Amino acid sequence: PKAIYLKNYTAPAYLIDTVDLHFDLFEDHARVTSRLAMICNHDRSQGAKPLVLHGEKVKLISVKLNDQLLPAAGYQVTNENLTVSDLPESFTLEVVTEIKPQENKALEGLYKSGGHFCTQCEAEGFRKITYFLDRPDVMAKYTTTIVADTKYPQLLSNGNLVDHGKLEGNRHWAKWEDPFKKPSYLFALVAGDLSFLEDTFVTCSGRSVTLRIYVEHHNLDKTEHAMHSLKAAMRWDEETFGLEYDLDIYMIVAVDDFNMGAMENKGLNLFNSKYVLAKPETATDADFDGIESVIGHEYFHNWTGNRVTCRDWFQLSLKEGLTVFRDQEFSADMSSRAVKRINDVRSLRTIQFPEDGGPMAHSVRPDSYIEIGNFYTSTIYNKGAEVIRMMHTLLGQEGFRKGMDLYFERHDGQAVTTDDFVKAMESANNRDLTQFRRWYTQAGTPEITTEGQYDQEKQVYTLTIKQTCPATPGQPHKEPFHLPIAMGLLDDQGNDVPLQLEGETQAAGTSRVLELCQAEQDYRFINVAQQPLPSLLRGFSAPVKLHSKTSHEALAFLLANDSDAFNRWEAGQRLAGEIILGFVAAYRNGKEMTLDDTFVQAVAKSLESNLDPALVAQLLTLPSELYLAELMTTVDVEGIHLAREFVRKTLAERLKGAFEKTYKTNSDSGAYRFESESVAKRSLKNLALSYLMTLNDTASRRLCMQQFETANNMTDSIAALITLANQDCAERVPALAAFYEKWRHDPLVLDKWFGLQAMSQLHGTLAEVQALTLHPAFEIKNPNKVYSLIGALTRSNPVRFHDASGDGYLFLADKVLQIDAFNPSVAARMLGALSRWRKFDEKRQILMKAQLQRILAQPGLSKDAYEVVSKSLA
Ligand code: BAL
Ligand code: ZN
Repeated sequence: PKAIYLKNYTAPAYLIDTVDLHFDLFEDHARVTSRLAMICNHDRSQGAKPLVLHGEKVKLISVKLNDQLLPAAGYQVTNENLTVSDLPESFTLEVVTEIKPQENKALEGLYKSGGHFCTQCEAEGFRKITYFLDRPDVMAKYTTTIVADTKYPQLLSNGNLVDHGKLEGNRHWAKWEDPFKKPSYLFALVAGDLSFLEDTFVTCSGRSVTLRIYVEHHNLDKTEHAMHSLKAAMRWDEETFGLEYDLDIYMIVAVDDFNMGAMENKGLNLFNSKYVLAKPETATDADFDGIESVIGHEYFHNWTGNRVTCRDWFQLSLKEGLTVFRDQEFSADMSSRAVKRINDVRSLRTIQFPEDGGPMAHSVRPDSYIEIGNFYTSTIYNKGAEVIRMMHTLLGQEGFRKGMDLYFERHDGQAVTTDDFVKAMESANNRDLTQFRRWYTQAGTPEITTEGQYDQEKQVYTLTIKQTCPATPGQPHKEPFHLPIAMGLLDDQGNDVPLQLEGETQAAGTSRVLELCQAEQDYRFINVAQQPLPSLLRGFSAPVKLHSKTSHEALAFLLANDSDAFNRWEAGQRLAGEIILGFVAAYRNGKEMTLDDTFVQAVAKSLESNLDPALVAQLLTLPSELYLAELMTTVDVEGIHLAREFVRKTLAERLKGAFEKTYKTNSDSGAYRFESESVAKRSLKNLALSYLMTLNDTASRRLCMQQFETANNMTDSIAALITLANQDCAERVPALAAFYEKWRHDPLVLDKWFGLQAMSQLHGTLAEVQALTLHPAFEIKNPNKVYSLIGALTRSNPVRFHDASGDGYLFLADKVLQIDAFNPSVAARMLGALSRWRKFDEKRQILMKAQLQRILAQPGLSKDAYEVVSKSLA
């Protein structure tokens, strides 16, 4: 397979003005007629260039140019293209193709899921429907007619329904017209037998928009939260960015078989049902949150992605980074800003940082790819969002809004680049962001080292900040980044000190943003009456690794006193992390682990504090094994697990009474409500339960079983079951069996059941997962099942996946090869767990590498898997 390079980008030789699509859907095939009104987009003085349309796995039936049938000699067809030459300045091309949606298990293009026809076209799925200029800079107006049997009552596509009718032979049709120009990746079609929840939204200009959420009939009672989230998102975008919805109808369709989370097709979003369906009995608080955030994300794409789209796929973060930033801000406004930020940083550190430090590292705007499907990464999405967040921090809320307004003023209806976005921010704020652009072009996680020096006599505190960035594939040397560092100084009472930099006439505020642009810079704060304690990178103002010499006492002090909630959490994480890693070393050297009192007291203090219980739950959650692994040069898989579990158990033993009290205080026997206060209490209560269950004593197990048996909501029920699944106790197997019996007909709940068994810390987990792949409820062709069982083991259970025997690696490679044969995109995603083999000890390196080589040698390996494996081995 060949790489595609950004530097080779050229404008399309032809453009498409209008697309008229006609779908005839049958049980064993679909016939697609596409009429394209095209115009030449190149200088014809040297002759007309050939028109090269993309098409894969489609059977060509006929081609007409200006309504004249072309003979076979009039065009060339390969596995990837249809080429027509000698074309006039403007013309109509009609292409008829046949496809087999029923056989499509790659879930790209047109396919069937749960008996319904549906589509997924981003990034390059439209070419699996018909021959087309399947690239985002070709934007056209679409009209779509769908003809199908009446057993599919709903026939949906983008835009507005303009006509429909009945036909002979139990068939009917519907015609949709999308008034907005769009690229082919935003095309969507659904034909199915579905129920819908309907509502209306009156926009800020007074237009009434119909909102519909389509689901299978038996799921109609699980759509309210999604509808509520959609309306909240629509209002939020009007209030925050002045962005109003533009069509008369907005539809969401839930689909069980979906590679991604959801898709922002114009006016017709397709969603993985995981991000639509929820009711208290079946969905957890985390699910409710996830739905709110993904519904928001796809809705926000209507402006950031659809109205203004990407010129090419190297610009993917233009829409994804920006839209993730928007959905993060939306969620922060809907609940606790600090807790939202903590969760986002957790995922950045456990998913994006490893990606940035591994063989697949790429910049936010990559320079090349083999398969674009492999670039829907945490770097493009989450680091991309951090890059937008840094601009927001540097320019301020108002400045950022001015930049957004200008971006839409300049580019509405266009396909543009990340650089166009930065230019709009620059022009609107009269700022030079030249150096800042390095965030788009340089991969790798920058490392920041700080040192403070206090001069009592002069009352000056000098903060020295240095930055470096490690080499990444293809980028041996890095230039300094432009970094916003939000910070404050604390006095010995824990109060924020007013900040005055040398050269300033007076102190201004107690928290400010330093702009680090050089490899090393000094910041001199004057009129500092006593030795301060710095609080750096408040709110995690830049996606970097921070190193500063801070004693455990100072970290405990920050944990108790910092006015920045994020940094309180961060201090606690650092403290816990340093202690655990110290124990890892102790374990290796055969020394005893002893938990010192500073930490136990700091935890006790947090438990007793009157902070938001959701924040307390975050403060008491130890850094994950994945994050701790990231902090080590060579990962000590068992050491990390044992040390972390030792700390959890010791805390439970020493603070048993406090955890029991916390459990009781935060228990609520009332009806389930999804609102911040109850969610927060549940999170702290269930965290207390998980600590108590590390004791595996009769009292804790009784408490746990009582919660499991009497819970009136999935959050409490699953929290109890997770802790049971982690303990070798008599209640474990019956509880798992009872849960299965109760929920055997709900696939999304079964995903949780598979997932929690795959994440169990017990020794037999790998064998259990292998057995579960043969369970009647497991379907390897359903991505959600693959992610919840195989993905949970390989990505979220390091101690069991990285079993020294190498059996975990062998298991993953077997599954990847099996899945790659029908769904390369899912197979490639699963492969990430093997790609960082260099982080492990020599024995594991050999075992992991052997499986990667075995995959690479597989005849017919997809280019998706090939790219990940070959780059991992390079
Ligand atoms: N565009 C693919 C799914 C998403 O990011 O919304
Ligand atoms: Zn997106």
